[in-house]
Amino acid sequence: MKHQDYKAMEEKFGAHNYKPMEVVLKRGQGVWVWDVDDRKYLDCLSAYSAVNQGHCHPAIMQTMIEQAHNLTLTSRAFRNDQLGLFYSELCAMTNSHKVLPMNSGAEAVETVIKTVRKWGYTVKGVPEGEAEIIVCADNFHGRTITIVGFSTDENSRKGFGPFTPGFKIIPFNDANALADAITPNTVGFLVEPIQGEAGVIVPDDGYLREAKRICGENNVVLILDEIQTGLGRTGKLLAEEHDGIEADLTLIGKALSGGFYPVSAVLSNSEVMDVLQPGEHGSTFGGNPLACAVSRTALKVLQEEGMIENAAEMGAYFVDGLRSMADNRVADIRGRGLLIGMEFIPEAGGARQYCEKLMGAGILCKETHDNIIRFAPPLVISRDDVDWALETIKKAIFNI
Ligand code: IF1
Repeated sequence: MKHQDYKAMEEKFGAHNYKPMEVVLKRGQGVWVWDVDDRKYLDCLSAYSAVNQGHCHPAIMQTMIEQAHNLTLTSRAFRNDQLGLFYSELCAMTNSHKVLPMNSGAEAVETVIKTVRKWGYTVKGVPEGEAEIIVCADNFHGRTITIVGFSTDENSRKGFGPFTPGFKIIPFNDANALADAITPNTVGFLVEPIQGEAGVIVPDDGYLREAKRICGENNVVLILDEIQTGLGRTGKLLAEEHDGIEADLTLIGKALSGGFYPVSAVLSNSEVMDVLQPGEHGSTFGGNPLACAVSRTALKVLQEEGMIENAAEMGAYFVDGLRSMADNRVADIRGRGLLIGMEFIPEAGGARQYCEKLMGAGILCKETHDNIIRFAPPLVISRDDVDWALETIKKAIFNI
């Protein structure tokens, strides 16, 4: 089959909820992927940061195969021999007390909303049904009804109401707005350390620290959605480390399995997580032995193979390179670690054309918000690969 045949099948039988770049991929290894015509590309999206460890990482693959031979799913009606190890290793690594495992990122967000509301009613003393959660404008936390209900992106919301009440939206990167929005019924503040979908928006230094202080003073739970920023992407295990803080609740997903399997988790201190009692929350696949085994190895290689340090080093190098070639079409280049955004001026006519050019030249990336390109290669990228990427971007976009 050829590219057109794969495309025609997808278009005919699949829901049209995506408009992908025109490439059909069949194989991946490290930072590289190959299409059905055997063309090779540098992956600068990493499945939206789910393959931080690189495509088909051999150690994770080995674990996946071995565990698949042993046991894949028990449900949580029974214990399994991987879950406790997954919990204890993840807690040690992230300095958490408790873990609640789910599958997708959106499920982790839903889980945290339930948990923090229950904490509000049973610990903080908020009157039943009155709990408020504060979120930020331009957030991206997933696709469920509740989550899109507090999105400010019309595309995500329009036509999907009625929505879940109990959310208040404030501007991002504005600690005063947070302080002003808090009421005695506020139970949580949910925020991304760097807004990904909004276009890699990095807040001012100290914003999260200030948010932590304000939440602490008002007995409000600080919830960081690190589903995209966590697990090495920004050059630290968790992006909160850039501000020297620890959130009360942290959400991780995506790279938690290195892209092999949907695995997400809520990390918590004991007080908040302990409000959940048997029967109040769960998931058929959450915490299954295959997911746990795969995640344990995904976390291990992230640390042992120096991927987090590499993200910091290569990210800074990548950004320097982009800055040195940018012309007057570029409005801004920003990022942390290997989460990099290059924003074009409105007159440049949209970033999709540049993504198409880059694809032709052998780099896969995706525009966000019309005029921004996100560069987020796997964290195993080498200096040579970054040099190649920079040369290729220079020729394809800047005609140098
Ligand atoms: C799609 C964006 C990235 C996330 C944060 C929760 C979730 C996500 C911070 C939900 C998911 C994805 C979903 C994907 C596109 C993608 C994305 F462009 F939409 F914003 F990564 F930048 N919190 N982000 O970024 O996790 O339920 O998907 O596992 O196509 O919707 P999920």
